[in-house]
Amino acid sequence: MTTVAGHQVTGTQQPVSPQPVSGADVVVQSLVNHGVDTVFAYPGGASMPLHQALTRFRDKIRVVLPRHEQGGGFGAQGYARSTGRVGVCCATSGPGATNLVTPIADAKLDSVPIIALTGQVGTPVIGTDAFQETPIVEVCRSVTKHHYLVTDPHDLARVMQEAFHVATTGRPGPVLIDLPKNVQLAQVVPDYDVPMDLPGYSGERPKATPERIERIAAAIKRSKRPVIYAGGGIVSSGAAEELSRLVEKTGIPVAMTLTGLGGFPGDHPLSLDLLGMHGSVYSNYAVDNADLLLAFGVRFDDRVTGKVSEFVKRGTIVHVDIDASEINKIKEAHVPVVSDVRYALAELNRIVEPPDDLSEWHRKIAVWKRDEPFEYDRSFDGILPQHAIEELCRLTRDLDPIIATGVGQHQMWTAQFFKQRRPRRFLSSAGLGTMGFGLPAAMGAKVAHPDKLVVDIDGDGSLLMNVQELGTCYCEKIPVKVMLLNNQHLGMVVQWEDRFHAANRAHTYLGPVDHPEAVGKGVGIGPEQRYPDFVTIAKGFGWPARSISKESELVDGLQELIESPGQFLLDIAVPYQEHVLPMIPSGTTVRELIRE
Ligand SMILES: Cc1ncc(C[n+]2csc(CCOP(=O)(O)OP(=O)(O)O)c2C)c(N)n1
Ligand SMILES: [Mg+2]
Repeated sequence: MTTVAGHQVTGTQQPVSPQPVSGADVVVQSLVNHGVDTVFAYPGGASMPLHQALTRFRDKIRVVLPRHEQGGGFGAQGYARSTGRVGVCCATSGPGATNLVTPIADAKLDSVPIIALTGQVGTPVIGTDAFQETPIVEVCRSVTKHHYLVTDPHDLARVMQEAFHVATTGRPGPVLIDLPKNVQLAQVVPDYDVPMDLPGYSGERPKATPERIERIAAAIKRSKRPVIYAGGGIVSSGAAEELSRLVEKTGIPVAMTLTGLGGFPGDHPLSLDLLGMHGSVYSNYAVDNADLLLAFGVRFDDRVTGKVSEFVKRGTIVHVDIDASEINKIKEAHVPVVSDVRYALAELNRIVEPPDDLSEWHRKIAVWKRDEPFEYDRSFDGILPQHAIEELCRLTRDLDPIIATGVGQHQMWTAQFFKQRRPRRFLSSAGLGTMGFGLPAAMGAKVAHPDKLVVDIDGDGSLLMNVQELGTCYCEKIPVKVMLLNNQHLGMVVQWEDRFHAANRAHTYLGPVDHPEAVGKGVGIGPEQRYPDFVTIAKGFGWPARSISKESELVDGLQELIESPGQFLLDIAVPYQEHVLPMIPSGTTVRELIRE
């Protein structure tokens, strides 16, 4: 046993460098060692040592100062979702830390690898209701993949190592590290090669056995109406190419979840597009009629299954997922396979043979596709949100843009009308459905991809929830674009009011309460009544911006958005009366599908 800076160090923790450094420096050096080049960090009393240390690594790590910790957390997510690498965010203790809870929970539900570093009050006062103390590990216990409260600075290097390992291996997810101020300030001699100590967690990629692969191949061979149900696991395991190969070999059509979009090219003839509540008629019909459902990297979310007992009632279900706890969680699988999806698909592709004859099945699907594509009123006098999205998709076809969204109708229309061709180009809060995700996620993606066009397709309600990040984008010189589908309402909730509550408006109008629209009695919202004035807001943050409402202005407005060298906000006035269709109401089946 040796003593370093007053701390006892055992065995493998032998110092490798004789120079003691601060705990905060150990944390930041660990980030560098793991290839981190960007951190989204908002300071405060309990995280100042961390920020001081970050200044000593200026040449290696860019620190983006968000204007709200939630923006920083979603910035880290945008970085992670668009690259597959770990996104890092930092906040101070107390309110700073609690502001990170939403992005952490969001990352957990969508399996996004982020590391959240929080300052904490000093260890001697933990548990005393000290100034800005919240037990953030307790708060976040069930919304992290793993979490740490580090009480011994000698644990820092090991904890950092473990955090990166846990966040990125197996099913990715968020890891929280709570760092008391005295632990950040303590002087230690770090050993960055210290072995990890993770009993019960191997991080080994589970691999499907040859027997399971053969069973999947056999099920495919004898199927007549097979469908692939592709989820976020395709994207996070890097299985998109293997999936395409499987489709080329077998001719099996692919329906996708929200997080699965881009896992298979949306413009491929065998793409069935989005599945579930607001998915295509043809994907839902195909799944309902399937005699074989190949569920790859999915979790049978209720937005996909509707009434679970009726979902794929007659078909055989193959479920491949890296997380054993997902298998049989919602829906029993006939062929359960705990495996890294990319590995399973690669093995399957070595032996798979196409079903004998899918021509009848393909014909049936072609008819469904022809008869009921995603549609909207193309004769509408003005701009419909679907039209704006379709036009943006068309104008950016060759630019391979990254698209982020808020949550609501605009998000669903983006999923329907913006054809995703590649993985990691569509960033959307799926599982948690967090309004306010779009702008900061776009910001994080743009930091990671400075040469790419990054557009946040947002709603007026959602944009307001993290509107302060307009300031971050301006000051940090992050030129993202915002295409705002401004319907003056919480459109998705309005849609549910219309459908299920006799159109009784219950706090879903975003203008002044004395406007008749607030109680659903309006005859429309005149241009001078639109609220707030997003163009003025944007300009206040230093963004060029423009408002349009006529169809004749659409292409020109979008071109200005695409071509402007810096940030740009295009405020598009759209009606709120439009509904996202088709729609399968919660907990029902494809037979209850609403078309108009
Ligand atoms: C943080 C948060 N609060 C509330 C909700 C519930 N919610 C879902 S969609 C929606 C309306 C979103 O409005 P907007 O961003 O304007 O999008 P629109 O539906 O109008 O396109 C609301 C309130 C949510 N998803 N997230
Ligand atoms: Mg809206």
